[in-house]
Amino acid sequence: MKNRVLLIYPAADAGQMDLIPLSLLYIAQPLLDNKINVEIIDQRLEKDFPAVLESRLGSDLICIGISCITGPQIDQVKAIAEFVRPRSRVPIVIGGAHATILPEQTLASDLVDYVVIGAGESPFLNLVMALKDGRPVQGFTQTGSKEAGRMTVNRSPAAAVKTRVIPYSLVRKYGNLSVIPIVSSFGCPRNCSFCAEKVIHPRYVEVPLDDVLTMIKDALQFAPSLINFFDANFLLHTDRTMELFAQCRQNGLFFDAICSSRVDSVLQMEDQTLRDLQQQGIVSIFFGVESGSPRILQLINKQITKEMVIELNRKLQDLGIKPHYSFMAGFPTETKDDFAQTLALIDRLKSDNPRAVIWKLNSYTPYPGTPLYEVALREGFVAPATFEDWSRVHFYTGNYAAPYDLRL
Ligand code: B12
Repeated sequence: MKNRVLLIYPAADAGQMDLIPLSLLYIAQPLLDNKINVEIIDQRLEKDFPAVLESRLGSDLICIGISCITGPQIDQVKAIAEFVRPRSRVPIVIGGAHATILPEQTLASDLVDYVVIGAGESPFLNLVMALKDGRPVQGFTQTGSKEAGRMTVNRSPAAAVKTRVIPYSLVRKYGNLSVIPIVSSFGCPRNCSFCAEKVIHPRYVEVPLDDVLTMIKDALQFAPSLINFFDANFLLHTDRTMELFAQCRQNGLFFDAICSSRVDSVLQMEDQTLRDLQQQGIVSIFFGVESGSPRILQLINKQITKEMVIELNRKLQDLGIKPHYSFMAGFPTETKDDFAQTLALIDRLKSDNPRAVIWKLNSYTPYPGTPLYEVALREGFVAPATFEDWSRVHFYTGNYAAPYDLRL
């Protein structure tokens, strides 16, 4: 009897990361709740991945689900599918950011049988149950299928099934869970024109605080050194964040944490609030600054100025909170002078606050569905015509082939 699902997190040139594949744990729990056996293979952590994969192909498999974001992970998806196809007729399902952004094109690949769009908990459960029972899938919400040779993609939302329990046992075999990610909100209400967040999580949704508390409680069983809040802007509503921490205190939950936020959100916070956050264990905050050029900041609708970044940096220096800043280069129409202003801002931030961490400079990546993608197309970006070809469109700066002429 078919009663098992294999979930794979493909490797990419980002290297070994100690972050567990939270996306797969989220989609696994509703399956476990429905008595489906689930296994996760994290390709980044397997020394002999083909042997492990081969050993897990069996007649009890309902499907293989693979998570994939735009870029080099697609090469791995291709390799995995090409490995599986001659050995098994098991359907291959792709979910995650890339399938959400380009479901039709992803589904058109011979390597892909189904795509799941957006949050996968509910649509993947529906898909798996139908495949298990041998029922047709065509027209299922948030799902793309090509049964009987006909391709159907239905983007309308499936009835929500939310994950409240994270099945850590599926990834425990990989050793200590030293950094545990928690999501307290999905999406972002802002409209930065380059960012794919709006396409992937169209609505900003806060997870009920009770659920976040339960997740934190569960995570702390493993004594992680850090909780990493994966929210796009964990400090968007300070009252909510402070309430969460107050409840953690009341429940005796103490931990160090890192999070992402925005320059404007944190700049407007009272010093005392930031001190309180620090006392709660927030050791560093990650900010996407993206550029030091006022023209580019306007183009990407970042709604911050470089003066704000300089002020924030000093404020965090005074308070002893470590900021992490991320920048990009290669925006459409970006000139040498724009880029020089980014480098000058980086120098300024480091000289004002030597503890500030500057992340590697990422190359701008045009994502379909974002406003800046249209500008990139006008400026000469040639969009890949197939799922497989999107593997070359990525952020990485090492051996990076710019997707279009950067005009530097
Ligand atoms: C954590 C994170 C990482 C971690 C990955 C850790 C890990 N082990 O997964 C690290 C730091 C390594 C990372 C690296 C990068 N990341 Co990143 N990352 C994120 C972040 C902040 C959270 C992802 C997450 O876990 N969310 C929580 C889970 C529960 O949600 P989810 O991932 O969306 O998963 C849901 C659905 O997508 C779907 N789903 C996902 N997979 C699957 C699989 C199946 C089979 C199904 C059915 C459904 C499904 O169901 C899930 C549950 O609802 C997102 C932004 C965000 N807020 O989502 C960016 C994001 C995914 N990253 C992004 C990018 C660009 C990168 C980098 C290229 C950045 C860089 N400069 O290096 C690299 C590339 C890494 C790679 N693998 O190739 C983009 C992807 C855009 C795109 N078009 O693909 C995002 C969306 C950020 C953004 N707004 O632009 N990232």
